[in-house]
Amino acid sequence: MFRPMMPYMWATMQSLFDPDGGMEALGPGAALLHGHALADGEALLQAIDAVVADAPFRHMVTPGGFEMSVAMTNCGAGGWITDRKGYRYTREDPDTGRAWPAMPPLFLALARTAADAAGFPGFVPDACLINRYEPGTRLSPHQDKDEADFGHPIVSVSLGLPATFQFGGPKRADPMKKVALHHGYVVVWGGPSRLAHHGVLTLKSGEHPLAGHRRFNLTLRKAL
Ligand code: MD6
Ligand code: FE
Repeated sequence: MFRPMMPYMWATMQSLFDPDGGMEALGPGAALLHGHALADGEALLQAIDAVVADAPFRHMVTPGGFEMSVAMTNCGAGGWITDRKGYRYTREDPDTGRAWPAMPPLFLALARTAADAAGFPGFVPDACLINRYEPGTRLSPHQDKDEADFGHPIVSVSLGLPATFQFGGPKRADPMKKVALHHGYVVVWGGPSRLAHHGVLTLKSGEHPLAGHRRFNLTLRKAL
């Protein structure tokens, strides 16, 4: 009997046999680069550890008073924060009073090559939000609109456990497609998709050989 393969098997096989392979369009100006960061996975996780030694992960509070389930920190000239006063970028870590740790050169290089491949040449981010998801955590749908200039793209790198990303349109009510984000996958979006709504569904438990039972996401932006 013919049994169709489950979609996740196709995705896994694609990442095994075609690590740098495909580029998939998610919308106008939005691309998923399969495995673009795969070869740098270990080095990226080490760089995250170095940032976290200086600016520890923390659970920030939304303006409405809810603690976020995703733990966050930043590196680069600017860091994204939320507290009772609102969402914004700061040059200092409010928890330490020091400047955010410098952006690791590997992050800059990866952001540049990914943006180049997706048709946004010469991207130089000045802010990197680092998200840490544990099983059971999620990120509600939102738009990224705290940056000074929406003319720049955003580059997002997924590491560790896979997650389901929801990607919609400029209106909250626009339909959202679900996209599997595996270790080493990079999403780039800008142009007409820059203000697309997006979110991350509740992380399922699992064990990743490099990251354990966690997912990390780097969101690289030109924010200041
Ligand atoms: C995440 N990403 O993948 C959350 N925002 O964990 C985002 O919120 C995001 O991936 C803007 C652009 C790309 C992203
Ligand atoms: Fe976002």
